Formats: sequence, C-alpha cells, structure tokens
Amino acid sequence: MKKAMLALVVLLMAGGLAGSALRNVAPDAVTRATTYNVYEGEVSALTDGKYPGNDENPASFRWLSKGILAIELPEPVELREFRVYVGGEAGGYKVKAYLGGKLSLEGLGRSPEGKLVAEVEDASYATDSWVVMKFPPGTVADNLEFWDFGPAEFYEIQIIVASEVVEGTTWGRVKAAFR
Ligand SMILES: [Ca+2]
Repeated sequence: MKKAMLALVVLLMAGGLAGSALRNVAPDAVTRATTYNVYEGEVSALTDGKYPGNDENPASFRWLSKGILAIELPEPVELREFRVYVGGEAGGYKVKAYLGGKLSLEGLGRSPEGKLVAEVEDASYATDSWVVMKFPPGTVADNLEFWDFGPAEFYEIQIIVASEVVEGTTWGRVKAAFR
C-alpha cells in the first residue's frame, strides 16, 4: 500500500514537472522584418542559436532607426517570456501578442486584425545582454509583433512557452473566429 502511494506521488510529481517544462519556439516560427524601415543583416541571424557568449563571431540584425519584426507561430501556444539578446546599441521595445490576424509586409497595419491578447514592454536600454519581457499568465497567441523604437542591434530572439500543446480543436475554433 505504501509503495503504491509512493509511486502515485512520484507520478504526480513527474506530471507536474512535465507540465511546467518550458521550450523555445523561436526556431519554429516564421520571422520577417517589415519593410517600411531600413535594416542591416539577415533576420535568420536571430534564430540561428548563436549570440555573444556562445559563439565567437555571431551575425547580428540591426534596425537603423526603428522597426517591427512579425513573428508567426505554427499553432497557438501559451507564452511565458520574449527574450532578445541586444548588442552594443539598444532601443525601447514592445511585444504585442495576437491570436489570429496578420501584420502587413510593410508593417503599417493588420489585415485581418486578429485579437490583441497581451502587450509587454521594456525601456531598460540594456546593452550586450539578454532583455526579458514576461507575458501575463494565460497568454495564448499564435503571432507576435516585436516593436523596436530606436537604432538597435540584436543577436538572437527566444520565445519561451509552456511545453503543453494547447488543445487543437478548441483553439482552432477560437483562432478561426478572429481570422
Ligand atoms: Ca543569432
């Protein structure tokens, strides 16, 4: 009896840990630089896993004045953190999370709009380090806009989500409602 109880406790703990496991979905996302503002470098440098500290010569992406990156995820996920490795130049940032909808290629408007589910920001202007923006609990989204408000250099972005897959049919319906 005691053994069975112990096994149950271990199982519950394992379940709890699995439930709280986190993963980075940035490499699975389609990330593009909107074209209205001028940038240098390749947007693919932001999801190649290389940044100062883990690579000798990582490539960077730079907005010359400001700009917006559009990030599309293959499915709705529960967002925890947006992390960006900033280089020697830092701007102020905002991340807007949406369910459904799409940002235009230029970055000047959304069509369809979708539903804005969260907005987080950072004005630390920290350089040569990770900047982390945390989403409110229960933020479920499938596309994001990363706004940068000044000249800035980035090496990597990470989108940290809860590892459980959000139940397909339910969220498929929610998403369809905002298409
Ligand atoms: Ca990189």
